[in-house]
Amino acid sequence: MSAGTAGAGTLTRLRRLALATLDGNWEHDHTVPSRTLYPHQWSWDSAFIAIGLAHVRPERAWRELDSLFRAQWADGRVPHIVFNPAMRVGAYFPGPDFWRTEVAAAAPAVATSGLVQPPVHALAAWLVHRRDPSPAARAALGRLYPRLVAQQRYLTERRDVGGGGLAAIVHPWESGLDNSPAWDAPMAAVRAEAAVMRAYRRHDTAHADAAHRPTDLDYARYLAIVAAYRDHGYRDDGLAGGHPFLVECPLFNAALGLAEHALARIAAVLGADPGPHRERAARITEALVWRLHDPATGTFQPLDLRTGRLVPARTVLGLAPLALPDLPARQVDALVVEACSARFGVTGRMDRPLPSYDRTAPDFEPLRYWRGPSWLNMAWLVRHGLLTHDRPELAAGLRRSMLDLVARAGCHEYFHPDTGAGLGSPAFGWTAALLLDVLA
Ligand code: 9WN
Repeated sequence: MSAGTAGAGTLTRLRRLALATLDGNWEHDHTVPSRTLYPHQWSWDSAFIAIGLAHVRPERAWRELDSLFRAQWADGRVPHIVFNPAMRVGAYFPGPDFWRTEVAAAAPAVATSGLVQPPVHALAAWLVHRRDPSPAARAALGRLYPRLVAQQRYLTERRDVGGGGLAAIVHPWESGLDNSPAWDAPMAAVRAEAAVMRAYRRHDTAHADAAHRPTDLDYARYLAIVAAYRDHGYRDDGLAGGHPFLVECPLFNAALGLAEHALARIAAVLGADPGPHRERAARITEALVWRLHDPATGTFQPLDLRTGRLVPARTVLGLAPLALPDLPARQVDALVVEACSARFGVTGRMDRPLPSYDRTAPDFEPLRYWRGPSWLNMAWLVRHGLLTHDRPELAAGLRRSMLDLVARAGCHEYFHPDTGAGLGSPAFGWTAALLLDVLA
């Protein structure tokens, strides 16, 4: 029997496991994604984690978001890592000594990275509030609202490098899907050599199999891109002139649009005007369709701003716009076809989980991070889209597959896309949190 159709006993066991994982990763005012691999606070992890915490520890859900936004930069950017000063130096690479955010006037006093991640926080705040509409929650929402608005303003004004109404990412880490095949073409143009990594000590490969992680050449390029941005003072003006990596990502921009939809609802609760948020949401969806939709395939593809070309790799990033409630029916239908194709295999009865990359592609790698393995946050987002567009059977198929993965392997970071074996960190925050959300 699969966990998706399991009895109350199995579901209770899963709930306990997820809660124990979140409690084990709680660190005074935030949840670490993993005690070993990622011992600080990560931006989009905190949003997913808050969505799960809302079901079991609502007060912590608000603290999670609040602590992240306390590290928000003066220009509105929400950093992708907030470093815990109590953690030993070298617990994660690259650490504060590499980021050196003090070069930027807008950086906060606490140590952070200078990059961002997909802005799923307004959606998280809305979902947490929906679970916990107490007066304390309303007050927490009221405190977050202006910060969420500032985050959107940063992304829509300073990051619209392409000038078409979408936000550009300046590093693959900003996509959240670091070594996705989507970034192979834009990364190939970044000058770096794997040998550079001899000068550094990677921390990740001490805790995870190197064959499952990005390569040394990937890391050398990651560092070269950070160095270019840092040496530019983490400023966003003039990026089009020479920054080595500039891409409009469908997932990142779907999150940007979803955030405006969520902000419209939050504004209505707080007695503010939801109108401008609705207008901005509509403009983002329109820009996504106009700029990132490939009519030849019916899918959404990243746009490499350095070449002006859409990236051809069919990755799970391209399914994310399905979560937009105002996506036109033609694109919704095409994305459902893509999700259900042999590439991604979504059905009402899934025998294998959703992969992060086209499983029919010759360079599909079932073990390497975002180049094939299954991740619960992607399944959660696609399921969210299927529910939004009234495909309950497919959404139920994804839900069952999420439950099965954790029932068999535990709260792993990611999973083998054929066997479901657990990979990466064995006690991963968003896996536990999003499991709690789909169990509710
Ligand atoms: C770099 C924390 C983060 C996630 C990302 C995931 C991974 C970091 C890394 O871990 O990235 O930001 O060191 O590999 O790709 O999505 O937020 O869980």
